[in-house]
Amino acid sequence: MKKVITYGTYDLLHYGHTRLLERAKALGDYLIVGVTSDDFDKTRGKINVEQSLNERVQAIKETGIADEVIIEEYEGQKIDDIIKYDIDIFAIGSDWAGYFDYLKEYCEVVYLDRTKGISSSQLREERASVRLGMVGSSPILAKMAREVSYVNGVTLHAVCTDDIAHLPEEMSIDLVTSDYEAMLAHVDAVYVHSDPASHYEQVKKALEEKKHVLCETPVALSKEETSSLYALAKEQGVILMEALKTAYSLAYQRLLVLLKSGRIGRIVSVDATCTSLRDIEGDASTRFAPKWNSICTWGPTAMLPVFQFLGTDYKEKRITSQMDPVKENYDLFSKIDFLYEDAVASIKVAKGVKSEGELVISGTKGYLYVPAPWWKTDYYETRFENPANNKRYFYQLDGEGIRYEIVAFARTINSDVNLSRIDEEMSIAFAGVLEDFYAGKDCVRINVAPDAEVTTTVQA
Ligand code: C2G
Repeated sequence: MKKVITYGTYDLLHYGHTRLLERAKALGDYLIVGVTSDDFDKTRGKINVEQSLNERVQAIKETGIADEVIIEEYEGQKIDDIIKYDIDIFAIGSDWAGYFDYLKEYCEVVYLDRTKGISSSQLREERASVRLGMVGSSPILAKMAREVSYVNGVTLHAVCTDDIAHLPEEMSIDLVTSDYEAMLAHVDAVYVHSDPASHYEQVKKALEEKKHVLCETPVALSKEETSSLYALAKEQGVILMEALKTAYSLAYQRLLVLLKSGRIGRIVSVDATCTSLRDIEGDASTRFAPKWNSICTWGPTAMLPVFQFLGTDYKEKRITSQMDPVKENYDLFSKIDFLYEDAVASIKVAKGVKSEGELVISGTKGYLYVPAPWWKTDYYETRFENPANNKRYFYQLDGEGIRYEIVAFARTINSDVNLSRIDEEMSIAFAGVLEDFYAGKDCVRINVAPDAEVTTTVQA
């Protein structure tokens, strides 16, 4: 019996795929089809796959062409499979010509002509393309434009910004304007990343115009405003999603479910630090983001693991901030301590102080350690009393996780599945902490005298 094997994602199965399978089958008597797992696809850069692994496997089985279906999960598995299943022929489309010649050491390799005029990504684009607009500063818009280019089904149509002169020339967009309403009229959905104090009004306006909204955290600076925006989105039948790239990164998603499964026991303490001095050094973002103080820039990110592992119903909190002596409401550094019934949490956020940006989650059986910069991690460790039980985890992270949140946003718009990783309760909890910060509630100020010289004396 001559055994043939082939592999693929097989997303949104189409006649290009089935023609390939038929011709592969015709090369022998028995065809094994390897369908790629979600993680494997993400690792090899395929972030737009719409169907789950189960749906894709089912579709292959229903063709009746495959004699056996297996899952492809890791780089190099093809060699293992060819040996394990005693394969005679490896077949794949000609778009891979040459790429799998290394398999000739193990079996015959056949490249079959790729069917022209059809592809899964083309089908995704056709299914429902989201015309996206963005409002914010040029460094942010340039970064987002690059990330949007990786996402099937979303096209950038308009941007609204006050510093048009600084937009990169290569950003070919239909409309570049400083008029927010003109931008809204041009699109189906908008990404909002302007000043924290402007988010509420801009999101409200977009929702009133029945536009879907992806708003960079924080969505608003009070609980009431935040919950009213979610209510408005529901009323208008559109999506409001809070953008927080860490929540959408693969490594962070995997550490979340790992700890929720009890891997380090009951969680007693969460310690998260996020700092970035770049604004103080006067680079571009200072000019464009004067109102992004430490607690707005980093607070929600640092609070994400706190609220996800310990919940939002803390008993007490204390916000200790060092305020800029000149800029109003601008904290150079804030430390927030949360007290729960059976746990504690402490976060440090700063744009005027540098510290180790790590995440440590302490449990009754062990602890999780994520090195700096934990918020865009592709690696973390679980550590135990017996170091032999320590385990390291590595994941692919492209674009700091931003493109994954755009994929989640587009898929939530085009389907009835809500793929948002920040739910309304979390959104409101973030806003509640910020609201108290601005109101001075639960706050302690450790201020810098206006003329204080920041000096460090090294003890002799
Ligand atoms: N294919 C084709 N004609 C098309 C589209 C796809 O012949 N119009 C073939 C591809 O060449 C591949 C198979 O159908 O042999 C599955 O295609 P994809 O689902 O895009 O899978 P791919 O990303 O090519 O994965 O380890 C995975 C494999 O390396 C291939």
